[in-house]
Amino acid sequence: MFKRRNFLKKSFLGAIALSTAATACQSEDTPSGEPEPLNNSNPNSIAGTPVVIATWPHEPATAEAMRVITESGRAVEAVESGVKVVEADPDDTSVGYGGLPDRSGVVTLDACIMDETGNAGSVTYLQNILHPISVARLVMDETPHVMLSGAGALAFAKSKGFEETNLLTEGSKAAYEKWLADHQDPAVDEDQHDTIGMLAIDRQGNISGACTTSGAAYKLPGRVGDSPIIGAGLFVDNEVGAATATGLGELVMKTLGSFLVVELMRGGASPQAACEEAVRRISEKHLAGMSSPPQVGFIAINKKGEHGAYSLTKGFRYTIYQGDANKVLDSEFELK
Ligand code: SD4
Repeated sequence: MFKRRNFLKKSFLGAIALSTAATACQSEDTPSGEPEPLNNSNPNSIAGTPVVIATWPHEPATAEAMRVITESGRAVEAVESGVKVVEADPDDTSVGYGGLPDRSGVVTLDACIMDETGNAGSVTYLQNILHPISVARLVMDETPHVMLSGAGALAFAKSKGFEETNLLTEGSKAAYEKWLADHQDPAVDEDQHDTIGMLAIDRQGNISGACTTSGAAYKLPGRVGDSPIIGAGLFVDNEVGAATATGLGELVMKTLGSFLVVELMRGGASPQAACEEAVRRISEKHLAGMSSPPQVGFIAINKKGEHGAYSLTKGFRYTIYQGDANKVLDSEFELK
């Protein structure tokens, strides 16, 4: 069994209501009853903008986003351009081209984007489109809606000039066929994770984010995860900060994880403390009955460019481009 840590008593509504959350949080068994502030920091976190941060080792994607920002692009343009690098990468098995299919062998895509004005666009269960993030951007910019799904999303994409393309590579097809042969009783593969969620602050200090994935490998046909759900896989509030998630989306959806992280930061928590609290919420409430804990990871930035990262289990890594350095870091994790 995995170890459970003390769960902070403060309710989510409390986090919204109290602007003094940093001092209002109490550990359940702090012997003295002294407040335990939600302000622990990430040792690698420094203030400073512009900044780009992404889930998993994705240095070419953060480099592309920083290139856009350096050329005076908006953060929303930077994150779109950055995550497109991974959508086109055949070697990334959780995103776009080369993404592992559902259990009927079909690659289905989820993506969303959110800009500094609070506008958002999303596509779910989209098939045969190389850059779902760009379709999500057009849903945001050119429709009165937030989310388009399946056949409707595909028709919208085609009406905007996107061409259909086969996203299954030789490699992802072979992996699927091997998985089929090996599994009498198919289950979602919870160990395959390299979905990209990206957050950026541009030279104007504006924040945007994007998240794009082919979802859980070998999922049931029709399954949609957290990544395209505003508030679950991604949330941006330009006055506060932003957060994005990776890992088993069902757990992120049940806790509206990215929204939770941003609301905790609004209440005074550091990005690191907010990510830790969101992970603990999952750890305490949603792991019952699981023989081994799956992975869930969050990254977050605040308005100053400070960042946080935290995951349920060992192995979560993230990429941050700040100043002259574009580097991959190991995240701290909950279940030791
Ligand atoms: C999902 N959160 O669809 C995504 C999967 C993921 O790296 O992050 N994979 O549940």
